[in-house]
Amino acid sequence: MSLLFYSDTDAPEPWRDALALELPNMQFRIWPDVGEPGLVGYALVWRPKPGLLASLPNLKAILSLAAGVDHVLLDPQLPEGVPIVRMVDAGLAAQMSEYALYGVLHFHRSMQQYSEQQRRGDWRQLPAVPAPHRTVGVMGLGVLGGDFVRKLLPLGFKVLGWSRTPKSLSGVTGFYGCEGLSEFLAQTEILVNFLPLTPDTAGILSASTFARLPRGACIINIARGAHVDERGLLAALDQGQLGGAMLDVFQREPLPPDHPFWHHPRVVVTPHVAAQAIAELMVSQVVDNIRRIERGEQPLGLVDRRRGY
Ligand code: NDP
Ligand code: OXD
Repeated sequence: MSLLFYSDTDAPEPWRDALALELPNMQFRIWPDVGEPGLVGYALVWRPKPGLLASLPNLKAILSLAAGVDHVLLDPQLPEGVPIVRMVDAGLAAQMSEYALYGVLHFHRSMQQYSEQQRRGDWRQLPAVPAPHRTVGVMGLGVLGGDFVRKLLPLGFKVLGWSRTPKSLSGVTGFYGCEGLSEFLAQTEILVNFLPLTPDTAGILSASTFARLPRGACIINIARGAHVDERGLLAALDQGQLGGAMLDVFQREPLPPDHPFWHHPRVVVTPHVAAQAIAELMVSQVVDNIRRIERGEQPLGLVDRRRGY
């Protein structure tokens, strides 16, 4: 049996070396060197080429190299009935929380205004806001959003959370579903997006969402670019409805060189690095899941295709 590795951003070598030690009987194949398609039991993938998975007739599982699986579910020829398995933390939570904490502090401590002032040589002290007077709203309270709120709370911020189903997290005021969204947004001064991309969440960061935030609110998007209406975001920034945006993910990646986000004074751009796949921290989860599947057990991180995450 073989495992086929497909990614245009992750290096295959650390995976090949680590899997050779843990699963010596599994052949490691790097796309396009598929070998005999009928021998491929596992596909370890990031943004697989549409149709690739359907060409592997004996696939036992599709293993996402990421926490999100939208990149797999997008494939119009995705084979039915093959389990899709995602990364559950596996080194991503610590990185996502670091990034989001950095973003919250950036906006909370007016770093954007101070860097604009520095460029103008303008020495001016802005009013200080104590953390308990600042409300951070977190969309998505799963593995990654949950880790972030646990790390944010000790800093003293008021923390709101929004999820699909009710959640009870100590210290977090919870909202859920469409019915809870407006009240959540109305109080959120710094919005952090940790949602999976699904048909229900696509475009959720829209002009109408921005209009429901308090004037001058800031957003941090570390989930998926397709959550954002990019024109609506630019308009909200230019009208002052939004005070700033820190963006790690985009509708088109790499972000095109002429995209207005690159030079917008109130936008921070990073190249989809809020959390990176570190093979060393992920291999044991992949190995454990392959062993579980081989024993006929359910893998950790099995995706519910109907829900889309
Ligand atoms: P989880 O599945 O653990 O959590 C998802 C959360 O989103 C849950 O709380 C879920 O609600 C909530 N949710 C899903 N659909 C809706 C909806 N329609 N309305 C309201 N809430 C909803 O995912 P993870 O925390 O592991 O990952 C989250 C996402 O982060 C990934 O899908 C990926 O897109 C992104 N990501 C980005 C990275 C980057 O580098 N930029 C790196 C890693 C991940 P409920 O609890 O009720 O089910
Ligand atoms: C993920 C990502 O979903 O890296 O893990 O974007």
